[in-house]
Amino acid sequence: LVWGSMNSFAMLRPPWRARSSIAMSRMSRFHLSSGVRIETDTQYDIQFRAAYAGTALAFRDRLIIEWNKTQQRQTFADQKRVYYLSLEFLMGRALDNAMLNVGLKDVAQDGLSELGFRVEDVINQEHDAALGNGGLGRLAACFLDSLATLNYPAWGYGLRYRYGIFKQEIIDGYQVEIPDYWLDFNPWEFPRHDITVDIQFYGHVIRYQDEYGKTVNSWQGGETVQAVAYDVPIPGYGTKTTNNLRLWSSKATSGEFDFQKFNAGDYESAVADQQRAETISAVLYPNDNLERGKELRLKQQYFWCAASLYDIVRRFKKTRRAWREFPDQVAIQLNDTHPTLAIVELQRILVDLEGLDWDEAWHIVTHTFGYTNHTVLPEALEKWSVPLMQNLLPRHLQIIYDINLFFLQSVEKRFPEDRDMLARVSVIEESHPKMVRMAHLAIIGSHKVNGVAELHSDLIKTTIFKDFVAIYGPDKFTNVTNGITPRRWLHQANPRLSDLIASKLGGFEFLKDLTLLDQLESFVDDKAFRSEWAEIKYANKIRLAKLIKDTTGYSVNPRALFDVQVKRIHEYKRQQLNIFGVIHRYLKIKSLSPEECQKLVPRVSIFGGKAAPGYWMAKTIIHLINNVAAVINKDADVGDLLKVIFIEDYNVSKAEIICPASDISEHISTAGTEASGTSNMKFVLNGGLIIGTCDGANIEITREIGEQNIFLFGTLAEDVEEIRHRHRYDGFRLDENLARVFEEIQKGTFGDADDFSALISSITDHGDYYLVSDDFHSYLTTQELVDEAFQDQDEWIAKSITSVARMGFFSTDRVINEYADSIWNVEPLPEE
Ligand code: CJB
Repeated sequence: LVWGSMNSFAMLRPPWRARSSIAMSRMSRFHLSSGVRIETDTQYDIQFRAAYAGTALAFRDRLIIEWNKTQQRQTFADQKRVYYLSLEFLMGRALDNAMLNVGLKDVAQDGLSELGFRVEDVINQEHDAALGNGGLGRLAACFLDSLATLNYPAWGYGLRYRYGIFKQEIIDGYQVEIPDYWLDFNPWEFPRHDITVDIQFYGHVIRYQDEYGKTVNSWQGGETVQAVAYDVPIPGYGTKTTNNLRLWSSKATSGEFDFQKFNAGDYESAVADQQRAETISAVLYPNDNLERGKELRLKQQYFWCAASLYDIVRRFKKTRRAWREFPDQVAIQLNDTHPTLAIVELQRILVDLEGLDWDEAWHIVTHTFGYTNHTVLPEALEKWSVPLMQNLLPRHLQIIYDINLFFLQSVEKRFPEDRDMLARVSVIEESHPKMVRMAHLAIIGSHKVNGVAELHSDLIKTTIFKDFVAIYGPDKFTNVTNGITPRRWLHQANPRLSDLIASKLGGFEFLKDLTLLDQLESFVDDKAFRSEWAEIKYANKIRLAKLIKDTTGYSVNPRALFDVQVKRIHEYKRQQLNIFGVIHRYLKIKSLSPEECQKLVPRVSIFGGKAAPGYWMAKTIIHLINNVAAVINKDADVGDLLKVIFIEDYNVSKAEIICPASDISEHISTAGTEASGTSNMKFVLNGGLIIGTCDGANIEITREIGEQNIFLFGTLAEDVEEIRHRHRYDGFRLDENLARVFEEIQKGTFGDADDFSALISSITDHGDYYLVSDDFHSYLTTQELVDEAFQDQDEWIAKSITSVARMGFFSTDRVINEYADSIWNVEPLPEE
């Protein structure tokens, strides 16, 4: 099959541009950034893209067959399905994953090589599917991989954004955002023009009594927008199960555009309407851990929830079961509060459209949904203004008020003496304007609420959701610690390490049962094994050094200690702590004699990550990192002892190169702020050690791999509030090393000091909310321990191997099985 397509595609012109190849070879693309850049498509580029297209289409054909069979099997078996509702799916590239799962990569490799292509180059042609911001979206993608691998009948539902997360360019040290139009040629999606749903917005509600005296609420008027399904096959590894990810795209409803206005000669306004409808699914909001309350975002949320619910209900109705059996057939997981309107929509469908009693409907609803919380940060907890909701979704607001009324009545009955509790737990915040608290609605409408790491799940129970634990009891609240898929984050990202492990473990079974890695421990003392292990890390560092050279122009020494912090830029993740530490190191190097410098461990500090376009402080941190890099990297006194790199446009594909290449990576959030973190797991699974705070999943990683294999530092979560209080009321003392760093910035060593004054004063004058100064000393001393440990390479490699051997717990396969058992109550459906 592959060969058939290969031979034919070799002759093909790229299918996504119908131009002659001569015209293509001369074609220029104009690209505006700081100036005008002209790129020329060469014949060479075109051939690579054709090779990609042919290979992808060949593998796609395979997937389609299994995908159809899986859907038929699941329909026939008619058992409970899981629906994972997520506004973000950060999938990355699909071809390599399809090759691995279909299992014919070697055939493709041979075929491509005969045609003169390297398979890696062909894989690199693919544009990342970047429909997510960071951890939350990538978790959803890892979940889909595990759901299919474990044969669960499961669907993902999301939005088909035309623009994914923006592309980041660094110009003069500043982040510049470029739109990410990724749909030029996407062989992995299938438009389903036969599957459409009309979604209503605005309008009003009419209430009347029907002929039997029953009150009927009818939502009328307003406007409708059409949701069109685009399906993406999700192949499992080592199984034929191929699940479906359904992404909705918005479009004007056909009747309106084509006929009414068009025929009335109002062409321009008809086109404007069309564009307005298409705007709903046009762009992913680029905020991570931050909600901005924009109307278009609420429209996206309802559009996607309503289309998905319609689809799920339609599928259920085909079984002709009674409504009360709905929760036996359907489990819906809410990935954060973004899909909370699905709770309201299902209640509306059951009561308004299907005529069920309120209580019966509510019983069904609350037995169907589970809600995953991913953050305790107040700025990330979603709230929608009541007037906005009233205008956009008038019937839903009524239902929310009724849900809240019945809930508050029951609370009042149980806690008659605690009047304040009603205000605290109400879905409606009595502010100006009033706000709908989506997390409260999600808790009330779900049967289980989970956090994503032990500390985080404890924190939500004792802080933001404390009252709800009193109301519902502790059993409604649970923990499911996050994970990562070892298929992408070990086997695909680090094929040589995966092969080495397989050679010792007698095959690739560990990719399906990651706990098998524990057998590696018996090879820790094997000299040959250790040196192969070290050699692979070194090769991965060379691969990253090449990426750095190609993208930044800087040469870095692969023998130096690679220290990596890649993740969204956020004050709570504390990239500022890291760069202040780098400046401290720089000052120290400058103060030492050449002989003393000889004893230092050369280090490359590597950063990467995007700032939300409106998050000015995060952008300031990026600017500082780049300015520090510019100064240090050209300082001849420093040479290879310290290099600072900012890798622009950090994304999934770059993570696949970066994670296998770290010696140490940084997970240094203020304790209690990072719900879990998942890149910590990716780095350790690839044999990197980590420096981190006692936060999120770092704590469980420590428990698994052992304290001696991780570099922990800093304030504990339980002490954070008290320290903040002290800053506020007893005064604040700046750490002396940090004071020295600030002096250097203020002297203008790293560019205009004014550019960084707000960053510094957030610490010196505004309470140092993230405890940068408090943790600076222990951060520096722990980094000294890292240097020391790195000098004993033998011991370092032993730690690396031991850590990998103990990472079995962090596979999303374990995570998904936990969700299936404790929340969804679903069974796998393997092929017979
Ligand atoms: N998370 O990526 C996001 N976006 C949000 O808006 C809220 C949370 C992250 O979710 C990950 C998956 O659970 C966590 O590992 C991470 O700590 C959290 O910040």
